[in-house]
Amino acid sequence: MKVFFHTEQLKHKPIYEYAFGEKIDHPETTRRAESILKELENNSDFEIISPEKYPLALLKSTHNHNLIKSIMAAEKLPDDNTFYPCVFPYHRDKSRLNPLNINHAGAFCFDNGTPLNNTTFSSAAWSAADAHYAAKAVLENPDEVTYALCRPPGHHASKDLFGGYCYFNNAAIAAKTLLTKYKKVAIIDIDFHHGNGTQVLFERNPNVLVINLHGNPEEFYPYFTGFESETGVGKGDGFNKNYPLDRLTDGQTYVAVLEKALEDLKRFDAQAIVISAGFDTHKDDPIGHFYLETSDYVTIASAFIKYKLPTVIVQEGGYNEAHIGINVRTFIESFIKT
Ligand code: Q9C
Ligand code: ZN
Repeated sequence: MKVFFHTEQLKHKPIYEYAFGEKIDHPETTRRAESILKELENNSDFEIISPEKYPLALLKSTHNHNLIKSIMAAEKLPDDNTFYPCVFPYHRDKSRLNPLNINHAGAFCFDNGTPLNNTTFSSAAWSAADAHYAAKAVLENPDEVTYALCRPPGHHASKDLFGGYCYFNNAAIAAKTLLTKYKKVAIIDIDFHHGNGTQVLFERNPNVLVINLHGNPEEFYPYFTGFESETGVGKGDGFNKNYPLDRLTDGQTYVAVLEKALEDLKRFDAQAIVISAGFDTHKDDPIGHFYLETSDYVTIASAFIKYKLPTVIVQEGGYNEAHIGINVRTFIESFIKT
C-alpha cells in the first residue's frame, strides 16, 4: 500500500492548549505520526512516499486566500513564539482585516486550541500534499487503496476557518482531486468529532455525499454542528448525513450504524470514496469518548471494502500515542488486496 508522508509535517509542534479552562499538553503531537510511521516502516506491505510539491492551487480553490495568508504570516514569527488566536471577531470586519498582521488571525479561526507558529504553514501544506498525492495515485490505479498520513489533521477546517487542530482540509483536497475523474465522490468521516469543516465545504454540492459518525454534539466538540437535522443546503440537500452517537458507543453498535449509513453509497451511486479516518474513537483515547477496540477497526474496514470502490484513506485524529500506530496499521492493512 502506498503511504504518503513528508518529514516537513513534523515541524509543527503545538505545545499546549486550554481545554475546559485548564492548560494541558497539546494532544496533536508529532509523536502521533511517529507512532504510525513506526508501525508502517520496515514492513513490506507499505511503501512510504514523500509528495513532490504541495498543491497551492488546490489550497487556494478550497480556502479563503486571506486565511492562507494569515497562516503564512506566522512564518515570520520568531522560533520561540506561538500565536494562539483568542479574539474571534464575530462580524469578521473585512475593512479592518490585514492578513499579514498575525493578531488578525482570529478572523479565520474558531477555537483557541489551534495555534500558529513559523512551521505551521509548511506542515499543514505538506499534510494537504499527502491527501492530494494519495488521491492522484488512486486516479492512476483505482484498485489500490492509498493512505495519506496527514498531520496536522484537516476535517475541522472550512473555507474561511481553521480550528480543532486543523488548518487545511486534507479530505476535501483528496475529494477534489478524485472529482477530476469521478463525477460522484463520497467522504465518510469516522473521526470521533464531527467534521464540521468538511460538511460546510460540500453542503451545497450534490456530487459529494458527506457521511459523518461522531460523538453527539450536544455533549462533544465541536458542539454547534453534527446534528441529524443538517442534511445539506440548496441543491446539496439530501447529500449530508450525520449520525451522532452516545458516549461509550462500542464496536458492535458503531459498526451497525456504519453499515446502515454506508447503504447510501449505493443510492448515491458513489464512484470513489475518501475515508476521513480518526482513531480517537478508541476506548483509550484521551479526548474521545467511544469504546472501540483495536479489532473493531478490522470490522469497520470490512464495511467499506464490501463496496469495492476506489478509496483514499486520510488520517484525521487519534491521540493515544501508544495505540494510534497499531490502530492505523490494523485498519489500513485490511484494505490490502491479497
Ligand atoms: N481549546 C481532531 O480530532 N478540543 N480534532 C478543543 C478547545 C478540540 C479534535 C479544546 C478537539 C479537536 C481532528
Ligand atoms: Zn477527532
